[in-house]
Amino acid sequence: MSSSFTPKREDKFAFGLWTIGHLGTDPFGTATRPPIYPADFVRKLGELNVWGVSFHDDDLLPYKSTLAEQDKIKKDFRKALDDSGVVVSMSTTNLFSHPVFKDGAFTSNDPQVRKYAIQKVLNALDVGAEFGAPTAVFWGGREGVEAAGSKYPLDALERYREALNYFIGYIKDKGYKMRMALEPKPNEPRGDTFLPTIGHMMAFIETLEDPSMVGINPEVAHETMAGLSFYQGVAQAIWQKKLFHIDLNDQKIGRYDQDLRFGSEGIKDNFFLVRMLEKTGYSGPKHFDSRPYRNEHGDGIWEFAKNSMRNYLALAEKARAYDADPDVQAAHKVSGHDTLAQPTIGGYSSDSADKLKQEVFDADKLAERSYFNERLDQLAIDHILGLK
Ligand code: GLT
Ligand code: MN
Ligand code: MN
Repeated sequence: MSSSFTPKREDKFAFGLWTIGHLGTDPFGTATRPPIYPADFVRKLGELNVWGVSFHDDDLLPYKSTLAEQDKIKKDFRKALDDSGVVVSMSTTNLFSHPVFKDGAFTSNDPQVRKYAIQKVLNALDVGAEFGAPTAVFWGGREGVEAAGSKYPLDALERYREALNYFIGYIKDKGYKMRMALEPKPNEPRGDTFLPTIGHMMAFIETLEDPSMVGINPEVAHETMAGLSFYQGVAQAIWQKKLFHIDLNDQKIGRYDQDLRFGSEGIKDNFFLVRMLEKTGYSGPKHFDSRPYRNEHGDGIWEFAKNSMRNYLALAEKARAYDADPDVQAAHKVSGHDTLAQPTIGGYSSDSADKLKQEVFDADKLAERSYFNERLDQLAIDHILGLK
Protein backbone atom coordinates (compact mmCIF):
# COMPACT_ATOMS: atom_id res chain seq x y z
CA MET A 1 0.00 0.00 0.00
CA SER A 2 1.46 3.37 -0.96
CA SER A 3 2.27 5.41 2.09
CA SER A 4 1.52 8.94 0.99
CA PHE A 5 -1.39 9.14 -1.48
CA THR A 6 0.08 12.36 -2.75
CA PRO A 7 -1.93 13.80 -5.64
CA LYS A 8 -0.49 14.37 -9.08
CA ARG A 9 -1.78 16.90 -11.59
CA GLU A 10 -2.94 14.09 -13.86
CA ASP A 11 -5.36 12.96 -11.13
CA LYS A 12 -7.36 16.04 -12.17
CA PHE A 13 -8.47 17.07 -8.69
CA ALA A 14 -10.16 20.45 -8.46
CA PHE A 15 -11.62 22.74 -5.78
CA GLY A 16 -13.94 25.73 -6.03
CA LEU A 17 -13.01 29.07 -4.50
CA TRP A 18 -16.11 28.73 -2.31
CA THR A 19 -15.14 25.30 -0.93
CA ILE A 20 -11.86 25.34 1.04
CA GLY A 21 -12.43 29.10 1.12
CA HIS A 22 -15.86 28.77 2.74
CA LEU A 23 -16.18 31.29 5.55
CA GLY A 24 -17.95 28.90 7.91
CA THR A 25 -21.27 30.72 7.73
CA ASP A 26 -24.46 28.72 8.32
CA PRO A 27 -28.14 29.67 8.65
CA PHE A 28 -27.59 30.32 12.37
CA GLY A 29 -24.18 31.95 12.46
CA THR A 30 -21.85 34.34 10.73
CA ALA A 31 -18.33 33.76 9.42
CA THR A 32 -15.78 31.89 11.52
CA ARG A 33 -12.91 32.29 9.04
CA PRO A 34 -11.43 35.12 6.98
CA PRO A 35 -11.78 35.19 3.18
CA ILE A 36 -8.89 34.03 0.96
CA TYR A 37 -7.84 36.19 -1.99
CA PRO A 38 -8.41 34.19 -5.23
CA ALA A 39 -4.78 34.48 -6.42
CA ASP A 40 -3.47 33.25 -3.03
CA PHE A 41 -5.97 30.38 -3.16
CA VAL A 42 -4.66 29.29 -6.56
CA ARG A 43 -1.02 29.40 -5.42
CA LYS A 44 -1.83 27.21 -2.45
CA LEU A 45 -3.67 24.73 -4.71
CA GLY A 46 -0.55 24.60 -6.88
CA GLU A 47 1.58 23.72 -3.85
CA LEU A 48 -0.76 20.81 -3.11
CA ASN A 49 -0.57 19.57 -6.72
CA VAL A 50 -4.23 20.31 -7.33
CA TRP A 51 -4.99 20.43 -11.06
CA GLY A 52 -7.96 22.79 -11.27
CA VAL A 53 -9.85 25.65 -9.69
CA SER A 54 -13.48 26.63 -10.22
CA PHE A 55 -15.45 29.72 -9.28
CA HIS A 56 -18.79 31.50 -9.30
CA ASP A 57 -18.79 34.92 -10.98
CA ASP A 58 -19.23 36.54 -7.55
CA ASP A 59 -16.47 34.47 -5.86
CA LEU A 60 -13.94 35.93 -8.26
CA LEU A 61 -15.44 39.37 -8.85
CA PRO A 62 -17.44 40.42 -5.80
CA TYR A 63 -20.85 41.99 -6.29
CA LYS A 64 -20.55 45.76 -6.64
CA SER A 65 -16.76 45.70 -7.08
CA THR A 66 -15.53 48.47 -9.39
CA LEU A 67 -14.10 47.76 -12.83
CA ALA A 68 -10.65 48.75 -11.57
CA GLU A 69 -10.95 46.28 -8.66
CA GLN A 70 -12.11 43.57 -11.02
CA ASP A 71 -9.18 44.17 -13.37
CA LYS A 72 -6.72 43.84 -10.50
CA ILE A 73 -8.32 40.62 -9.22
CA LYS A 74 -8.33 39.11 -12.71
CA LYS A 75 -4.72 40.12 -13.39
CA ASP A 76 -3.53 38.61 -10.10
CA PHE A 77 -5.62 35.48 -10.69
CA ARG A 78 -4.20 35.06 -14.21
CA LYS A 79 -0.65 35.43 -12.91
CA ALA A 80 -1.22 32.90 -10.13
CA LEU A 81 -2.65 30.42 -12.67
CA ASP A 82 0.33 30.88 -14.98
CA ASP A 83 2.89 30.65 -12.16
CA SER A 84 1.31 27.61 -10.51
CA GLY A 85 0.15 25.71 -13.60
CA VAL A 86 -3.34 25.37 -12.08
CA VAL A 87 -6.10 25.50 -14.72
CA VAL A 88 -9.64 26.83 -14.49
CA SER A 89 -11.67 23.64 -14.60
CA MET A 90 -15.19 25.08 -14.42
CA SER A 91 -17.08 28.30 -13.87
CA THR A 92 -20.59 28.91 -12.67
CA THR A 93 -23.03 31.71 -11.87
CA ASN A 94 -24.30 32.68 -8.46
CA LEU A 95 -28.07 32.86 -8.97
CA PHE A 96 -28.95 32.31 -5.33
CA SER A 97 -27.26 34.71 -2.85
CA HIS A 98 -28.73 38.09 -3.74
CA PRO A 99 -32.30 38.70 -2.48
CA VAL A 100 -33.34 39.49 -6.06
CA PHE A 101 -33.39 35.71 -6.58
CA LYS A 102 -35.61 34.97 -3.58
CA ASP A 103 -38.43 33.79 -5.88
CA GLY A 104 -36.11 32.01 -8.32
CA ALA A 105 -33.83 33.05 -11.18
CA PHE A 106 -34.87 31.51 -14.52
CA THR A 107 -38.19 30.57 -12.91
CA SER A 108 -38.93 33.71 -10.88
CA ASN A 109 -42.47 34.94 -11.34
CA ASP A 110 -41.00 38.37 -12.18
CA PRO A 111 -39.95 38.58 -15.85
CA GLN A 112 -37.44 41.34 -15.03
CA VAL A 113 -35.71 39.06 -12.54
CA ARG A 114 -35.66 36.27 -15.11
CA LYS A 115 -34.04 38.56 -17.67
CA TYR A 116 -31.53 39.81 -15.11
CA ALA A 117 -30.62 36.19 -14.27
CA ILE A 118 -30.02 35.41 -17.95
CA GLN A 119 -27.89 38.54 -18.32
CA LYS A 120 -25.85 37.56 -15.24
CA VAL A 121 -25.17 34.15 -16.79
CA LEU A 122 -24.05 35.68 -20.10
CA ASN A 123 -21.52 37.82 -18.21
CA ALA A 124 -20.38 34.82 -16.18
CA LEU A 125 -19.94 32.76 -19.36
CA ASP A 126 -17.71 35.54 -20.70
CA VAL A 127 -15.53 35.43 -17.57
CA GLY A 128 -15.39 31.62 -17.71
CA ALA A 129 -14.37 31.75 -21.37
CA GLU A 130 -11.74 34.39 -20.63
CA PHE A 131 -10.07 31.92 -18.26
CA GLY A 132 -10.56 28.90 -20.50
CA ALA A 133 -13.19 27.09 -18.39
CA PRO A 134 -14.34 24.07 -20.46
CA THR A 135 -17.53 23.59 -18.43
CA ALA A 136 -20.23 25.92 -17.15
CA VAL A 137 -22.19 24.54 -14.20
CA PHE A 138 -25.80 25.43 -13.45
CA TRP A 139 -27.12 24.77 -9.97
CA GLY A 140 -30.67 26.08 -9.74
CA GLY A 141 -30.63 26.60 -6.00
CA ARG A 142 -33.57 29.02 -5.93
CA GLU A 143 -35.54 27.39 -8.76
CA GLY A 144 -38.38 25.95 -6.76
CA VAL A 145 -41.20 26.71 -4.35
CA GLU A 146 -42.37 26.59 -0.79
CA ALA A 147 -45.98 27.43 -1.71
CA ALA A 148 -46.92 24.75 -4.24
CA GLY A 149 -49.61 26.96 -5.75
CA SER A 150 -47.26 29.88 -6.41
CA LYS A 151 -45.88 28.53 -9.69
CA TYR A 152 -47.50 26.24 -12.21
CA PRO A 153 -44.68 23.69 -12.52
CA LEU A 154 -45.17 23.14 -16.26
CA ASP A 155 -44.63 26.87 -16.84
CA ALA A 156 -41.55 26.83 -14.61
CA LEU A 157 -40.04 23.98 -16.61
CA GLU A 158 -40.78 25.86 -19.83
CA ARG A 159 -38.97 28.97 -18.52
CA TYR A 160 -36.07 26.81 -17.30
CA ARG A 161 -35.77 25.33 -20.78
CA GLU A 162 -36.04 28.74 -22.43
CA ALA A 163 -33.06 30.01 -20.40
CA LEU A 164 -30.87 27.00 -21.11
CA ASN A 165 -31.67 27.09 -24.82
CA TYR A 166 -30.65 30.75 -24.77
CA PHE A 167 -27.23 29.82 -23.35
CA ILE A 168 -26.78 27.08 -25.93
CA GLY A 169 -27.33 29.78 -28.56
CA TYR A 170 -24.95 32.21 -26.86
CA ILE A 171 -22.10 29.73 -26.43
CA LYS A 172 -22.36 28.70 -30.08
CA ASP A 173 -22.66 32.28 -31.30
CA LYS A 174 -19.55 33.34 -29.36
CA GLY A 175 -17.66 30.21 -30.42
CA TYR A 176 -16.85 29.33 -26.81
CA LYS A 177 -15.43 25.84 -26.35
CA MET A 178 -17.70 25.14 -23.45
CA ARG A 179 -20.22 22.54 -22.39
CA MET A 180 -22.91 22.98 -19.77
CA ALA A 181 -23.42 20.71 -16.75
CA LEU A 182 -26.66 20.87 -14.77
CA GLU A 183 -26.56 20.08 -11.05
CA PRO A 184 -29.66 18.61 -9.40
CA LYS A 185 -30.63 18.96 -5.74
CA PRO A 186 -33.93 17.88 -4.17
CA ASN A 187 -34.46 20.76 -1.72
CA GLU A 188 -32.63 23.47 0.25
CA PRO A 189 -32.74 26.37 0.12
CA ARG A 190 -36.19 25.87 -1.50
CA GLY A 191 -38.80 23.56 -0.02
CA ASP A 192 -39.06 21.76 -3.36
CA THR A 193 -36.58 22.30 -6.16
CA PHE A 194 -37.43 21.84 -9.83
CA LEU A 195 -35.42 19.04 -11.50
CA PRO A 196 -34.54 17.48 -8.14
CA THR A 197 -32.48 14.40 -9.06
CA ILE A 198 -30.04 13.03 -11.63
CA GLY A 199 -32.88 11.19 -13.34
CA HIS A 200 -35.13 14.24 -13.65
CA MET A 201 -32.23 16.30 -14.94
CA MET A 202 -31.15 13.79 -17.57
CA ALA A 203 -34.69 13.49 -18.93
CA PHE A 204 -34.96 17.30 -19.06
CA ILE A 205 -31.70 17.63 -21.00
CA GLU A 206 -33.14 15.58 -23.85
CA THR A 207 -35.80 18.27 -24.38
CA LEU A 208 -33.21 21.01 -25.01
CA GLU A 209 -32.25 22.40 -28.42
CA ASP A 210 -28.81 20.76 -28.46
CA PRO A 211 -28.66 18.02 -25.84
CA SER A 212 -25.11 17.12 -26.92
CA MET A 213 -23.86 20.34 -25.30
CA VAL A 214 -25.48 19.59 -21.96
CA GLY A 215 -24.68 16.98 -19.35
CA ILE A 216 -24.90 16.75 -15.60
CA ASN A 217 -22.87 17.66 -12.55
CA PRO A 218 -24.16 15.30 -9.87
CA GLU A 219 -23.19 15.82 -6.23
CA VAL A 220 -22.82 13.06 -3.62
CA ALA A 221 -24.61 15.09 -0.93
CA HIS A 222 -27.59 16.04 -3.08
CA GLU A 223 -28.54 12.55 -4.23
CA THR A 224 -27.98 11.21 -0.72
CA MET A 225 -30.29 13.88 0.71
CA ALA A 226 -33.00 12.46 -1.55
CA GLY A 227 -32.33 9.00 -0.13
CA LEU A 228 -31.06 7.80 -3.50
CA SER A 229 -27.94 5.87 -4.38
CA PHE A 230 -25.41 8.28 -5.85
CA TYR A 231 -23.52 5.31 -7.27
CA GLN A 232 -26.51 4.09 -9.31
CA GLY A 233 -27.33 7.60 -10.52
CA VAL A 234 -23.77 8.28 -11.65
CA ALA A 235 -23.67 4.88 -13.35
CA GLN A 236 -26.65 5.83 -15.50
CA ALA A 237 -25.09 9.21 -16.29
CA ILE A 238 -21.90 7.50 -17.45
CA TRP A 239 -23.89 4.96 -19.45
CA GLN A 240 -25.77 7.81 -21.20
CA LYS A 241 -22.50 9.75 -21.70
CA LYS A 242 -23.79 12.60 -19.58
CA LEU A 243 -21.25 12.74 -16.77
CA PHE A 244 -19.61 16.05 -17.74
CA HIS A 245 -18.47 16.97 -14.22
CA ILE A 246 -18.82 15.62 -10.67
CA ASP A 247 -19.11 17.19 -7.21
CA LEU A 248 -17.42 14.91 -4.69
CA ASN A 249 -18.24 15.39 -1.03
CA ASP A 250 -20.04 13.41 1.64
CA GLN A 251 -23.33 13.40 3.48
CA LYS A 252 -25.40 11.61 6.08
CA ILE A 253 -28.78 10.53 4.76
CA GLY A 254 -31.81 12.58 5.80
CA ARG A 255 -29.92 15.74 6.77
CA TYR A 256 -29.46 19.25 5.43
CA ASP A 257 -26.79 19.58 2.72
CA GLN A 258 -23.65 18.87 4.74
CA ASP A 259 -20.96 19.10 2.03
CA LEU A 260 -18.61 16.99 4.14
CA ARG A 261 -15.08 15.96 3.25
CA PHE A 262 -15.11 13.26 0.55
CA GLY A 263 -14.71 9.79 2.02
CA SER A 264 -15.59 10.83 5.56
CA GLU A 265 -19.09 9.31 5.77
CA GLY A 266 -20.42 6.83 3.22
CA ILE A 267 -17.25 4.83 2.78
CA LYS A 268 -18.69 1.78 1.04
CA ASP A 269 -20.70 3.90 -1.42
CA ASN A 270 -17.63 5.98 -2.15
CA PHE A 271 -15.49 2.88 -2.59
CA PHE A 272 -17.78 1.65 -5.37
CA LEU A 273 -18.09 5.15 -6.82
CA VAL A 274 -14.34 5.61 -7.09
CA ARG A 275 -13.98 2.10 -8.50
CA MET A 276 -16.50 2.92 -11.22
CA LEU A 277 -14.96 6.31 -12.06
CA GLU A 278 -11.56 4.65 -12.39
CA LYS A 279 -12.78 1.61 -14.33
CA THR A 280 -14.80 3.62 -16.82
CA GLY A 281 -11.95 6.09 -17.33
CA TYR A 282 -13.95 9.17 -16.33
CA SER A 283 -11.69 11.94 -17.58
CA GLY A 284 -13.43 15.08 -16.31
CA PRO A 285 -12.48 17.02 -13.20
CA LYS A 286 -12.71 15.29 -9.83
CA HIS A 287 -14.13 18.36 -8.21
CA PHE A 288 -14.54 18.58 -4.47
CA ASP A 289 -17.60 20.65 -3.58
CA SER A 290 -17.21 20.41 0.16
CA ARG A 291 -16.19 22.63 3.02
CA PRO A 292 -14.13 22.30 6.18
CA TYR A 293 -16.04 21.92 9.45
CA ARG A 294 -17.15 25.29 10.75
CA ASN A 295 -14.82 25.02 13.75
CA GLU A 296 -11.75 24.50 11.58
CA HIS A 297 -9.25 27.31 11.16
CA GLY A 298 -5.86 28.11 9.65
CA ASP A 299 -3.89 25.10 8.40
CA GLY A 300 -6.83 22.82 9.16
CA ILE A 301 -8.66 23.93 6.04
CA TRP A 302 -5.73 22.84 3.86
CA GLU A 303 -5.51 19.57 5.75
CA PHE A 304 -9.17 19.08 4.82
CA ALA A 305 -8.24 19.62 1.15
CA LYS A 306 -5.33 17.19 1.31
CA ASN A 307 -7.43 14.54 3.00
CA SER A 308 -10.22 14.84 0.41
CA MET A 309 -7.70 13.87 -2.29
CA ARG A 310 -6.02 11.32 -0.05
CA ASN A 311 -9.33 9.54 0.54
CA TYR A 312 -10.00 9.39 -3.19
CA LEU A 313 -6.56 7.96 -3.94
CA ALA A 314 -6.78 5.49 -1.07
CA LEU A 315 -10.19 4.26 -2.24
CA ALA A 316 -8.84 3.92 -5.79
CA GLU A 317 -6.01 1.76 -4.47
CA LYS A 318 -8.42 -0.35 -2.42
CA ALA A 319 -10.61 -0.78 -5.48
CA ARG A 320 -7.68 -2.02 -7.56
CA ALA A 321 -6.77 -4.52 -4.85
CA TYR A 322 -10.40 -5.68 -4.67
CA ASP A 323 -10.53 -6.32 -8.41
CA ALA A 324 -7.19 -8.15 -8.36
CA ASP A 325 -8.20 -10.38 -5.43
CA PRO A 326 -8.72 -14.02 -6.57
CA ASP A 327 -11.36 -14.43 -3.84
CA VAL A 328 -13.37 -11.57 -5.35
CA GLN A 329 -12.99 -13.05 -8.82
CA ALA A 330 -14.21 -16.42 -7.53
CA ALA A 331 -17.14 -14.75 -5.77
CA HIS A 332 -17.97 -12.92 -8.99
CA LYS A 333 -18.05 -16.24 -10.77
CA VAL A 334 -20.44 -17.95 -8.40
CA SER A 335 -22.65 -14.88 -8.14
CA GLY A 336 -23.05 -14.76 -11.92
CA HIS A 337 -21.69 -11.20 -11.90
CA ASP A 338 -19.77 -11.61 -15.15
CA THR A 339 -22.57 -13.20 -17.14
CA LEU A 340 -24.56 -9.97 -16.80
CA ALA A 341 -22.16 -8.52 -19.35
CA GLN A 342 -23.36 -11.04 -21.92
CA PRO A 343 -26.47 -10.41 -24.03
CA THR A 344 -29.54 -12.34 -22.89
CA ILE A 345 -31.08 -13.19 -26.25
CA GLY A 346 -29.99 -10.46 -28.67
CA GLY A 347 -32.26 -8.41 -30.93
CA TYR A 348 -35.81 -9.36 -31.69
CA SER A 349 -36.79 -11.56 -34.57
CA SER A 350 -39.96 -13.57 -34.95
CA ASP A 351 -37.85 -16.74 -35.28
CA SER A 352 -36.08 -16.13 -32.03
CA ALA A 353 -39.37 -15.35 -30.30
CA ASP A 354 -40.85 -18.62 -31.60
CA LYS A 355 -37.80 -20.52 -30.34
CA LEU A 356 -37.92 -18.82 -26.97
CA LYS A 357 -41.54 -19.81 -26.58
CA GLN A 358 -40.56 -23.45 -27.13
CA GLU A 359 -37.89 -23.42 -24.41
CA VAL A 360 -38.75 -25.08 -21.13
CA PHE A 361 -37.71 -23.30 -17.95
CA ASP A 362 -37.87 -24.93 -14.56
CA ALA A 363 -38.51 -21.78 -12.51
CA ASP A 364 -38.54 -23.71 -9.23
CA LYS A 365 -35.14 -25.18 -10.00
CA LEU A 366 -33.76 -21.81 -11.10
CA ALA A 367 -35.04 -20.30 -7.87
CA GLU A 368 -32.95 -22.72 -5.81
CA ARG A 369 -29.72 -21.07 -6.83
CA SER A 370 -27.71 -18.95 -4.38
CA TYR A 371 -25.98 -15.87 -5.69
CA PHE A 372 -23.52 -15.75 -2.78
CA ASN A 373 -23.92 -12.00 -2.32
CA GLU A 374 -23.13 -12.23 1.39
CA ARG A 375 -19.64 -13.51 0.58
CA LEU A 376 -19.09 -10.95 -2.16
CA ASP A 377 -20.20 -8.02 -0.05
CA GLN A 378 -18.06 -9.06 2.89
CA LEU A 379 -15.04 -9.11 0.60
CA ALA A 380 -15.66 -5.44 -0.15
CA ILE A 381 -15.90 -4.73 3.58
CA ASP A 382 -12.71 -6.71 4.23
CA HIS A 383 -10.86 -4.66 1.64
CA ILE A 384 -12.20 -1.36 2.95
CA LEU A 385 -11.32 -2.30 6.53
CA GLY A 386 -7.84 -3.34 5.45
CA LEU A 387 -8.43 -6.98 6.48
CA LYS A 388 -7.32 -8.21 3.07
C1 GLT B 1 -23.45 26.03 -4.00
C2 GLT B 1 -24.06 24.66 -4.03
C3 GLT B 1 -23.22 23.70 -4.77
C4 GLT B 1 -23.07 24.04 -6.23
C5 GLT B 1 -22.38 25.32 -6.44
C6 GLT B 1 -22.36 25.64 -7.92
S1 GLT B 1 -23.06 26.59 -5.55
O1 GLT B 1 -22.30 26.06 -3.22
O2 GLT B 1 -24.26 24.22 -2.71
O3 GLT B 1 -23.71 22.39 -4.67
O4 GLT B 1 -22.29 23.04 -6.83
O5 GLT B 1 -23.14 26.70 -8.26
MN1 MN C 1 -24.07 20.41 -1.57
MN1 MN D 1 -22.32 21.12 -5.82
